[in-house]
Amino acid sequence: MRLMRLSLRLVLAAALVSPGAAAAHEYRLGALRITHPVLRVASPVSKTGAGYLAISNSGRVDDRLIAVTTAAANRSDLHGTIAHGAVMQMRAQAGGVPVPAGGRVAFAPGGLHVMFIGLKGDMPAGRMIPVQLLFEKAGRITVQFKVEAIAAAAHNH
Ligand SMILES: [Cu+2]
Repeated sequence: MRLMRLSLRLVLAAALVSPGAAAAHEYRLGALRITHPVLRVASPVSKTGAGYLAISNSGRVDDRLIAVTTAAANRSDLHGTIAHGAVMQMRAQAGGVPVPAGGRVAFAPGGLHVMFIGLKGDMPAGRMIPVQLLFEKAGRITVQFKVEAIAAAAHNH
């Protein structure tokens, strides 16, 4: 009962800070939970976009996201972001993204992201893009990345 009340309070708190929280979607693959994949584009006709999501691992075995593929783009690469002084630069995430046992990895602006290059067709806000995630241990899952509009300036590439 106490736990239920607590989680309800968390849901309400999340709804207050983020109007999009009610639309959050998530997936399970074994011990992995994949939360709220979004594809942010500067405009509906953008040819590139950045994908964000969170992955948590409630299991006892380390896992690793090793590939992301989609028919909706020519390429989809795992990128990290590193700072060179005041300049942020993205680079390919060699070897994939570790998802340690008991851990949680958040892809977020200014950090890890999926770089979608050569988007095919218009990307209006709300469109759902099927994307396959391949994990070293847990295997493969298809998730839907929800398209969101951003101001072009917010994406520092
Ligand atoms: Cu990038």
